[in-house]
Amino acid sequence: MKIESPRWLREKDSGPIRIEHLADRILWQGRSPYQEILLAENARLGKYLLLDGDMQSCTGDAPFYHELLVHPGLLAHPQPRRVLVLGGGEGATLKEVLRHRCVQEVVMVERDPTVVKVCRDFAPEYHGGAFQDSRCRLIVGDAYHYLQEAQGYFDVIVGDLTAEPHGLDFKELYRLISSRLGLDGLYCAQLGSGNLHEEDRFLRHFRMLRKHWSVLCPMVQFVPSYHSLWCFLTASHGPDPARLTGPEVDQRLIERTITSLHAYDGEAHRRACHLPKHLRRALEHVREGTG
Ligand code: SPD
Repeated sequence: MKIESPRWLREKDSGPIRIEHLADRILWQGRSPYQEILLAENARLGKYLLLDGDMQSCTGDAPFYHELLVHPGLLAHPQPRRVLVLGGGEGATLKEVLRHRCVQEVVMVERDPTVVKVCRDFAPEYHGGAFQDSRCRLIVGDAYHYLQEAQGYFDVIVGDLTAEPHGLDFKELYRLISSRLGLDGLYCAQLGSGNLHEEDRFLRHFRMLRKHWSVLCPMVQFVPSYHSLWCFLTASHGPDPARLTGPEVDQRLIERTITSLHAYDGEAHRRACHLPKHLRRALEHVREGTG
């Protein structure tokens, strides 16, 4: 199909608000066995990826999403060596994990090799060469299957998954993830919109997660390309990013020689841990068993 440029790309499921992204150029468009893939570019936003009409990430503001998804959990762990990334085909999550030099092995499990190939070939800004790092092992396959068969334990598991992909049974997924985490292990996830009246998905996942983990640390960050306040979370049986002060976060970043982040630092960490009132109240209800 010939694509006229520039053009507006409309997101499929943006609720009562219409979200459109201006594309100066379409870099790649096609269908994989799993989904409709569209990689576009805009002079101001950078390159961005839509899967089945849902914005995944944009190189212009990727740090707002990927840095908060990864670093609070990895910094809260005393020494993460073995990390598993579920999803994250763009490679940006992988890139953030690999910034921690103490990490010796990262396994990334992504079901759709076409997404990886398209981003690898046409949007290297996402991964910055991360797929070439000798610590990285990319497995094309299904997260459940991998978790069922995996050997040993992970220090951190990062779920860079679309929160409600068709057919993904999150109850079972969380059970499997909890069975593959080591003693101080953390699960890090993105859990969808935190906008007022859009928090249902976040709360539903929060309820499922608290069945497996006693320490949950919810965080929020505005992500410009989502036009939304976005929810993140770490889950564990001990390590808790919420207990880290801003200076402690900055100190740990220095100790791990992570000096070139764009969005995340001690102050951003504290801000992310301060939830808006509507989310605090909703979580209180969940904790009291009334919501
Ligand atoms: N990496 C998966 C994140 C998916 C986020 N979609 C956001 C859509 C905002 N309208």
